[in-house]
Amino acid sequence: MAQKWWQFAVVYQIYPRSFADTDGDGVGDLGGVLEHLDHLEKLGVDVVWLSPVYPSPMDDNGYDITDYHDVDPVFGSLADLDTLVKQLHARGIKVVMDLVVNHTSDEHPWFIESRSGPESANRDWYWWRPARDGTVPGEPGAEPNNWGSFFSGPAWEYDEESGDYYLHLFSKKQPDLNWENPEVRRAVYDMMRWWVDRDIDGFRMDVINLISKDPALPDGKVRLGERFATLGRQVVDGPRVHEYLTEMHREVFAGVERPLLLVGETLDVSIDEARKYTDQERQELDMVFQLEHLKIDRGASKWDILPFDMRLLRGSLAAWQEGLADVGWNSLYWDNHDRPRVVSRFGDDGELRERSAKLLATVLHMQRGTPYIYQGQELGMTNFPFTSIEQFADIESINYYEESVAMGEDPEAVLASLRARSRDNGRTPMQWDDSPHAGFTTGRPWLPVNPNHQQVNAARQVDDPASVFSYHRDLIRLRHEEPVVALGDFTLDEPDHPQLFAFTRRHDGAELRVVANFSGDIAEVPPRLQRATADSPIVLANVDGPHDSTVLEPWETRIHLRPSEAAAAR
Ligand code: TEU
Repeated sequence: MAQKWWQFAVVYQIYPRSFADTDGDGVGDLGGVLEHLDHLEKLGVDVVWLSPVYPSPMDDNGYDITDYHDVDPVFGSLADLDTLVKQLHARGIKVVMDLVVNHTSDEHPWFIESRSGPESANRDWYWWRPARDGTVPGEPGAEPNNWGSFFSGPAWEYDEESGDYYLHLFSKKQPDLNWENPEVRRAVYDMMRWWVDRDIDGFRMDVINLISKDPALPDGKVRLGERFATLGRQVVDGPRVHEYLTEMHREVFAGVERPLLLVGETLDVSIDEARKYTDQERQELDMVFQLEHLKIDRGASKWDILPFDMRLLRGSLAAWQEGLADVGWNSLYWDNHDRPRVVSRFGDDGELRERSAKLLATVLHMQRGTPYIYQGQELGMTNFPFTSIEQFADIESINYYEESVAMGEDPEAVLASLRARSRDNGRTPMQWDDSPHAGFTTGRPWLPVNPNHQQVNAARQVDDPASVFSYHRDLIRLRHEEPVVALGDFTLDEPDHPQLFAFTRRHDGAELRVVANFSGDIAEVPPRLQRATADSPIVLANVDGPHDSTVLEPWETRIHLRPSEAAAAR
């Protein structure tokens, strides 16, 4: 594969709503991002991905867009965004916009027009269907098919005026665009070109493998005890998705000389499909977010929590490393605005929080792929100790709670699932310092600040060489300085070990080895691994030396690097 700039890059995701508030309304804004550019520069990231800042009724915090060419006043103005882009560029940081084009808001002019009636010129821009044959429109069970929404309830909303239904895979305020219609595709590509012309460096494409649907919209399988078919394999990687992405590439990116980053969020994607999306020859996407490694501790649904088994996590990640070794490219991530905090989920958010956060970062950043850091992850931020449903704001969490309690589930049990899995865990305000609202706002924060901000905050970490922040900075530096991190191949070591996550990267004579004790108990290092690392210097570790080569402390990790002979001679 030809060398690409993004193999050497680390991306930082900003969820503006929760990053920093400058006008005291309790909601983060672009001014807040501008105020913290030093933080990003110190960390050393190469790219910022900005979650949606477009005008929106905020049913799904901006993933429901009413105008693709502007900024919502809650975040600032288009002029603020231009300033931010300029200032990030001045610091050598690229900017990637969130592109949400599987659906719009129901308040987008396109949908308002489409909804005006069957004769509307835009009717076919969305998925309108009549009630199922032999049913009474509007009655339960009359939906055109049996799909359930990702956010609970049916994936269809009844429109009384016309007597038809429209499809919404997410909230009913997020109607799905009909990509079968070439006018829709043209409108999206025009909009994307407008952003590229505005100096944007790429797109993070929201649920991009949902855009193509089988126009027959066939019924799905309904699980025992459920009312609607669970969407997943049923709706992803549809029949024309590769055709659309090739077309998008040709229409928007062909001929653009600037280096761009195109990353797709691809739900339930298989390795085979991911290879297609990211094969450079095919010119679709640069890389995708797959979700498999975040499903290893769940049962039938994301709310159904299974005990964490490191071996499943390691197996999944290694399979993706191997699957995309010769073709394609991985996005490496733990946290984002849809996930609970990884240190609470797979690490130790108690006594060994810092050490386990560093181990999680090591295992992620040293794999082959492009690492993503979600705001606060560089501080080792944790889940929030939610105690009541009133503390949540996320539509997915609230819908799930209401539906399950209505169906007779124990509210405390539902709350326990939310506490572990709710997206709001990742959305509590960024912890800048130990002041009352963690320096996030002078007003009332839209979501509560984690009480642990007194210990866990940026002010305490940025200048402390032993902090989780500094450790991330060191990992990023390693990627920038040692080509083996970006370009090396990947071999899993000790694949059957119950505690160790160990692997080797090789490139051009250099050898990098990661040894990580992914557990809260002491781990013995197998003699084979001891020998392999014996004469290889440690370049980064999360426990101070001297290091005993035969054992690892709980959550201890080390990175060994034997440079190529050429590099050693220099
Ligand atoms: O998320 C896609 C998605 O399906 C999940 O990650 C989702 O958040 C949910 O947890 C499934 O159980 C993207 C965005 O990242 C998310 O914030 C949006 O809500 C969603 O698409 C709709 O735009």
